[in-house]
Amino acid sequence: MSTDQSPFERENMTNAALFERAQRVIPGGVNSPVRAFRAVGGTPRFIARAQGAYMWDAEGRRYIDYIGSWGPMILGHGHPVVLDAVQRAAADGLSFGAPTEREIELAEAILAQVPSMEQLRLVSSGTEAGMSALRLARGATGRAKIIKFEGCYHGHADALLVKAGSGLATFGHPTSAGVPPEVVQHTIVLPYNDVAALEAAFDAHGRELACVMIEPIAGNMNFVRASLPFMARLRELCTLHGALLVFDEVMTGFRVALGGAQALYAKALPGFKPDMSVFGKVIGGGMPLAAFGGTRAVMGQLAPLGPVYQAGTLSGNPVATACGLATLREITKPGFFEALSQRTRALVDGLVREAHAAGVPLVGDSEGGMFGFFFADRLPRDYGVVMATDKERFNRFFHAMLERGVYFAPALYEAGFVSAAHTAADVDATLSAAREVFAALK
Ligand code: KE4
Repeated sequence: MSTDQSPFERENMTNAALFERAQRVIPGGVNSPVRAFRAVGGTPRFIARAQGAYMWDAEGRRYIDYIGSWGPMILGHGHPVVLDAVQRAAADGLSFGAPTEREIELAEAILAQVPSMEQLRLVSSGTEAGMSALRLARGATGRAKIIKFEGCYHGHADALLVKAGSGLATFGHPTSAGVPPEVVQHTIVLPYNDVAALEAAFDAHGRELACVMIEPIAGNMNFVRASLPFMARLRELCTLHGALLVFDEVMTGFRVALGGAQALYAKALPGFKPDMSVFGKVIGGGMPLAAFGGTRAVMGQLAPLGPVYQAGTLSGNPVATACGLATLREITKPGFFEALSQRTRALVDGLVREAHAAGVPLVGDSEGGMFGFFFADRLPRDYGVVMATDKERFNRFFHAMLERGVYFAPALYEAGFVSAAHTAADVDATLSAAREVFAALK
């Protein structure tokens, strides 16, 4: 596009024209792969603006947004209190590279809701938080090996971009080019919800394990819960062998419940708590902010106190902390999660009801403001089952709903999100669109 085009002409660029132009200057036309619609096909929508539960694309089409920036927008887009906090903070300065009171306030606000953590450090992305937590676990234990689970995603740090090796003896293989095998040689990948595999891995490597990192509800497999027996056994084995249990709550934190998924497990398993936790998304309210935390003893190993180095120019950024703090203040108000949970459950139950009425197999689940659904007869319990669900039907459903102004996650392995701005009317509109689409999906 020539730069002398009038703003009016620029305003008229279609999604397809923008995608074509984007691909000339940005790999795949996107700054994060899932946005390219490769899993579902078609042309991604270039978003011009968003407000409340809605987004508008470059062609002026409105969508009910069930992605919410992949989780952060729990209040909906453009919440006035959040916008005001961000605008005030920005007016006082965008970044100082020096400590601020608001970083203390945000840390205090997060720790107040997550009793398993005594201290935390703020960073700029979930990847950075997961990578830092991993290095800290290794530094604090003096051990190198780690366990992660197939289907769980913890950001794109090299050591975590690993798929299951063949059998336990061989460690994971990189899922990405550019990650040398020796970088992932200490990463064991196990099937999710598989107690026997867990016990075998601890038998073989227990004393060498620095940590086990897990998504307690796996939103990167759409929506798969870790079973209580599995989670209880995981906690026992970590304690027995001196490995740190690291909860990756980047997606579930302050989304499935105020205290994250760990609050739910602590209710079901009295005394349960992870040793470290990773947060992101909601705690930044849509701005680049994430965190990792744990006991004072573990966190005290971090520079400048201890030998584990970790740093960041924009860590604890004053505008991002204002956005996160304003968001947390809203979601800690009485009744917030009860209302959000009810609205989300009404959506999922409605989708399942409409699908079954049309003779289409669909199962769904939700917790707080996070949900998932599968074109299958039973809720999957691991990655293999998720990936075996009806992808063709999902993709047809995705596009038919998109055409009707409903924007679900563009991949069958991604979770969905409802915000406080979604109304009962939005859910009803979604379900009436789904009724039409399921009829054609038989
Ligand atoms: P970021 O580096 O994208 O902020 O966070 C990485 C991350 C870590 N842990 C969990 C459980 C996550 O879900 C994520 C990021 N989630 C993806 C959605 N599946 C973000 C969307 C994207 O990659 O564009």
